[in-house]
Amino acid sequence: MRVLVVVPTYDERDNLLPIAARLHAAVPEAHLLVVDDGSPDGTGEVADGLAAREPWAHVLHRTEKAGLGAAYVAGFAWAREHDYDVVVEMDADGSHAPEELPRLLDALAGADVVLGSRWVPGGRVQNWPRWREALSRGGNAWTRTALGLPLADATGGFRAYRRHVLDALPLDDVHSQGYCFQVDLVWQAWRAGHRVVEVPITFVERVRGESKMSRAIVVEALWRVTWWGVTSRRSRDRLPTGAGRP
Ligand SMILES: Nc1nc2c(ncn2[C@@H]2O[C@H](COP(=O)(O)OP(=O)(O)O)[C@@H](O)[C@H]2O)c(=O)[nH]1
Ligand SMILES: [Mg+2]
Repeated sequence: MRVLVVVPTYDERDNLLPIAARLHAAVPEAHLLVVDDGSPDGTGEVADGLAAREPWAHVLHRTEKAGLGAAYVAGFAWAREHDYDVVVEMDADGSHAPEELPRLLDALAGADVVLGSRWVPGGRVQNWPRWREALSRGGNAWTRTALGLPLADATGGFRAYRRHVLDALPLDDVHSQGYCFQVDLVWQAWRAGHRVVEVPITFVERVRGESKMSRAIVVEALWRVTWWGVTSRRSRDRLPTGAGRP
């Protein structure tokens, strides 16, 4: 099983090498793809240095900050071109512990998509302010209500997909830019009939660098999820496997 861990970066210079080292120690056979959006702090050059030293590390440079969604779509296309079997999403800031990745990969034995979940029993968050936890719990509650998606944590960004799931999704047609990209993808995968499983994780808030979460990202997520809910209300039931988006 060839595994590619896609890590989007924007101004993560001090975080990238530690997380890459932890990943390689935890899952030595996995490859890393850093998708950097021209970070002003030089993260792209740090990634180039890593890729020059390590055969398991790769870099995709993009010219401007275009959001998490676009970075992942580019990373997934690269995974497809290079024929990986499993594609993992993971943040660069240490919030997602690579030491927990083997558990996610193990769960793929009985699933097509495995979500690292903060809000199932056994999952938790360390060092988040109360407003951030309320936003995540509230966002997930709204996602369940609006979309009928039976998941505790559809907004998280630590997850593993079997490649065939991504191959079947119309990635060129994904317009979600910010963090609602996560909801978009898992909702489409679930509707297409793929098996989605949640595995508890401990999410640790970053200690270095700054969060890119913004009001614009929250607003985009709210209107998109609401819009998807309204436009799909009459066809909420899951589609047979392989069917496209509504
Ligand atoms: N390439 C790219 N990466 C991004 C962008 N926005 C956020 N990221 C990365 O996505 C991951 C999660 O972002 P973060 O700011 O930690 O969000 P938070 O954990 O929700 O506060 C980090 O690795 C960021 O560097 C973007 O526009 N482009
Ligand atoms: Mg973070």
